Amino acid sequence: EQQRSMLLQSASSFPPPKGTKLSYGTAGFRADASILQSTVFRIGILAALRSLKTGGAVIGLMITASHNKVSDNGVKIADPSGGMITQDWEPFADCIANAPDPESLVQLINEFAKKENIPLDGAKTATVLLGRDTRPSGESLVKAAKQGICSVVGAVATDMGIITTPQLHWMVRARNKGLKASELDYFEQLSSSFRCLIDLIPKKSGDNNPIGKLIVDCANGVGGEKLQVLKEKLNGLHLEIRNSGESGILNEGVGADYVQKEKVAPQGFGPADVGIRCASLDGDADRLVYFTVISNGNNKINLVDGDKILSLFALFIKDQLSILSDKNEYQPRVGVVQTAYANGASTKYLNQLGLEVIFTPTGVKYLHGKAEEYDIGIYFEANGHGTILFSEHFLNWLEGRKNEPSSTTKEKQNAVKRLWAVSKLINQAVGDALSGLLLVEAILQHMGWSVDKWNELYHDLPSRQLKVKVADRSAVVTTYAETSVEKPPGIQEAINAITEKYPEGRCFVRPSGTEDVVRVYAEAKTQETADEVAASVAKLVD
Ligand code: NG1
Ligand code: ZN
Repeated sequence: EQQRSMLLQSASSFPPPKGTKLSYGTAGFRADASILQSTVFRIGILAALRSLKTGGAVIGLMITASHNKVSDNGVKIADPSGGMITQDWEPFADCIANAPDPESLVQLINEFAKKENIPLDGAKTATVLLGRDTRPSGESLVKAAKQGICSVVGAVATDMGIITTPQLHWMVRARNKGLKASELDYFEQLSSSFRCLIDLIPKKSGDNNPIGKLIVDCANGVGGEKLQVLKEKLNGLHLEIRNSGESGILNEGVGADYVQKEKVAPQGFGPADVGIRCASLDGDADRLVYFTVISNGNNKINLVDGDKILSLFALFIKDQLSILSDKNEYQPRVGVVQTAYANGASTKYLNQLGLEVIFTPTGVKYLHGKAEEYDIGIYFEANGHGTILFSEHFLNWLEGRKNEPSSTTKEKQNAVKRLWAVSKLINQAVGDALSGLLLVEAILQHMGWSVDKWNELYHDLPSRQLKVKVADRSAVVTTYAETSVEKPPGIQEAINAITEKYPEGRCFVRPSGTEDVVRVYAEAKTQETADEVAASVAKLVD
């Protein structure tokens, strides 16, 4: 009864917006920040319930709209593992977000709690960690989330302040594993494992950092401030931070999404940067792409996207494993996970390396889930979101080898140490631009490779992405990891008829999970033909 009146009372301060139906998409709820108060309040309740359901484990609640415009915001939940909340709970999230009044909200909560056996008697404590990106609307949304959390009896909210999305996921995971989990611990772990990888680089004569400086575009978001901390901890890291948010607007003409989709240099980069290794983070620092500015091109770039980061990581891991491999011994299973957006040339390259490549639909939850099935699962979206997952089994095996007597060669011991350091450096909870950036930098230094050398691993097929505003994006239904349209009927046949006409033509359409659009992706032998395919297919769904 106490619970019921607490919920009713607080819910009455958060009326839902009229005339909008919200849904928990690829990356949680996202919308114009002005209509999100009630949704965030309700998702606060959900987070507390999730903690109770999981025996009092720590749950994460992140307020961010990532690469979207500054006036947008969003909310998503991290499960005890640090990954995205289990998909079974998404329908409940949709239901409560759209409940018309406090009475129906409380009724939905009670029914769900009963069905899921969630104890609402206050006997158990629920813990929710809160984080937000730099959006001005974040502060009041965090308040709304706290009120939601605290209207569940026995629930406690801990505000971690302004942090990157991956930092929050990392902290949730660490807390539930009983490991050190503060922001300082995060920075310590990243910087010490990075240093470890650098120390293990086979000594060559001359320069100890042959690859020169890196310039990082931080999308005018939270990444700038955090990267500055890492930079201070790592005096071996020669980097320059730009677009850290002091003057420019979040994600406006800057950031990984802009650079990857528009294939141009972000604001603040120009002819003076030609040839230098550059990187872009997105607004909440969970995406990373690299690029170089091309001379004489009006802001044109050579893009080094998520697929190429994936390829670099896969190559390095494979090299280290082959140093270790003994016949008849345990062979770890390595899986590489991509989506239909992966450039066809990258898939071909990875196959040629002899790696197993698997496709899932767009969305971190699918890629991450697939990667978890392997001893080493490497996943990336072309847009730069991805990470490497190591199974407990593999890490135990590695640990055993670490303690092995000196019968193994020095080089084998080093390979073990390197893989161990990678597992500490790379965020095991979710894709993380900061840890990804440090791993790229460490590998490039290890190989002694310039960004151009890296980019030469394979040549991207020209591609084009378009988005089409439609009345109802849910009218488009896809299958086979989004590579084929099921509904409306006839569309897929029409797409096939178009792509068949073009050498190396490939195209697919899918409803976005984060915006009110249908996305079109096309690939072909030349940029002109890729553009043509995309434009013709866009007309089909318009
Ligand atoms: P949607 O809007 O579902 O395409 C976008 C990205 C995803 C993922 C999510 C979450 C593209 C084409 N899609 O999803 O890869 O990153 O946002 O942020 O980049
Ligand atoms: Zn993001």
